Amino acid sequence: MSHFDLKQLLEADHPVFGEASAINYPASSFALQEVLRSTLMERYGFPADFRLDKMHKYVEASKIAENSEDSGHWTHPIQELGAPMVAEYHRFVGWLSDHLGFDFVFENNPLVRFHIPNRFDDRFRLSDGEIFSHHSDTMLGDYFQQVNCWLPFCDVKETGALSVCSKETSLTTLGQFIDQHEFAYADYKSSRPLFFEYMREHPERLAAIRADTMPVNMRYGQCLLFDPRTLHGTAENISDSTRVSMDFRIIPLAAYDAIMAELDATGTAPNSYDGDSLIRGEFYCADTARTAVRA
Ligand SMILES: O=C(O)CCC(=O)C(=O)O
Ligand SMILES: [Fe+2]
Repeated sequence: MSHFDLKQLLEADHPVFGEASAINYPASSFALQEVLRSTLMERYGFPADFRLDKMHKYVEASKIAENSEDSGHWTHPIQELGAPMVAEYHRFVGWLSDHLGFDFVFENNPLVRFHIPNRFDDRFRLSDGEIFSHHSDTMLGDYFQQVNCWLPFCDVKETGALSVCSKETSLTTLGQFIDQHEFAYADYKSSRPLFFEYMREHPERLAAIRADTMPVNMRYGQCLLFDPRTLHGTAENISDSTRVSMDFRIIPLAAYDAIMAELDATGTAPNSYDGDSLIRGEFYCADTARTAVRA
């Protein structure tokens, strides 16, 4: 099996999961919310009554606009939030590895996103005025063997939540998109902009995705895991709550080693994201989940 043959990749069982599923973790054993809250209070001088889910009420509109990137999110790479936050992340990753029963490679500097109630720019706006930001991270170069992890720092629901499509509709849609463009992996891995165009031009596919997509309401203390082929997107947040979450990517260590071995054997460069190669020590932490917490 090749890790870069689209037909095989579309048909392969994902190493871990079927449909996107939320797992419960013992939130009181971690201080994810508390550390993030106190870090932001210190950094931005927020008052003692500051709440993460009301962040938009504590910051000026101009500051929100200044920091809104990537589908209108205000983001902080976790490393920028300081050592206590990174330590909580590593502890969580260690717990997740025990829970899943295998070691994995994990994203080194994932984004914490503040999804503030706000209008998006028109990059992913359809002619009916709706936003369609659904994608698979594999269209951005992520390896198909990864597991997407989506971790909220407060309760999230409706337009604040992540919108997720069923696996079956996701796979059918990806298959049709790939056929239409006769993609080889080398072109597919940066096809996200083309995917939006494709959906615009195929209203029947768009309707199928919309019919099969739901916001995944979650509470603090849950983490969503999904196959990276699953289409997912951000809605325009029309609620009165800021959604604060972090999404990070993991790859089972055995799958990561197999990908690296194939790249090596074929003399192919690893994929990259934002200038970082998708290898340990760059996009992924040099340590694995089990060595990072025990280091
Ligand atoms: O948090 C979001 O709204 C988008 C996240 C995302 O695309 C991802 O986790 O891959
Ligand atoms: Fe994504």
